[in-house]
Amino acid sequence: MAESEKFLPLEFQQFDDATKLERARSFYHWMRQRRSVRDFSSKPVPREVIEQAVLTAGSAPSGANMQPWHFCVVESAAVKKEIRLAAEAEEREFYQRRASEEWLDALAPLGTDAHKPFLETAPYLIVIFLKKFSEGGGGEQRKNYYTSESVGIATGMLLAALHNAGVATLTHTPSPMKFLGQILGRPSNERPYMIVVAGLPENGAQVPAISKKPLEEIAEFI
Ligand code: IYR
Repeated sequence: MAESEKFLPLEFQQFDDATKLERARSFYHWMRQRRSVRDFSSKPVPREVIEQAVLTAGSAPSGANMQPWHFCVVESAAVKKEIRLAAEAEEREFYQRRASEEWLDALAPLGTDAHKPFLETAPYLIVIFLKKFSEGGGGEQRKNYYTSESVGIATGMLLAALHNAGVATLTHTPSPMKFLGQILGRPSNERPYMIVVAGLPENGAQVPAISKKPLEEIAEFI
């Protein structure tokens, strides 16, 4: 059998139905406590916690297992500052000119503006890049498949892994994000996908009073 066709026995943990339900409920209750945090403290978080969460993200399924992602974990105060300055310049454009009234209305409950101090205060900015192509062994370009789906799944797993470890997160997408590739020196086959800001909430941090839709509104069983 060719190397590419090698199969192994599946390791799969089985639970009885009561345990399945208990685990499903408790995971939901835990995950629904995750909130996007914008008031970050500068308190440190051990780097190994971030490494483990990135490993979890990297275990995500991906098109043809191409793993079309790269995680740039920014700890350097100087680089965080550079990112903040560039992001705030784009955000000022967004809030003052680019965003439609409709978009600004939709954002109003979140209380966001062009001011992004968390990009400097949080201990980590995890900048996720999407690779439309990967480098083959001989330096040639190899196409990746379903890249936005794959990187979206990995990002969701990263958020869940960080929340599970007691690390607060914010998904942040200054638009356009081209400056991230320049600041971080990433190659042209990678496009910035999202910044996941990670750290601990500031004492007394507040979050918007928003709710999630009930099951009947988001799902149907046919
Ligand atoms: N990127 C801007 C605007 C923004 C857009 C959406 I859609 C959000 O859910 C939140 C913010 C900012 O970060 O302020």
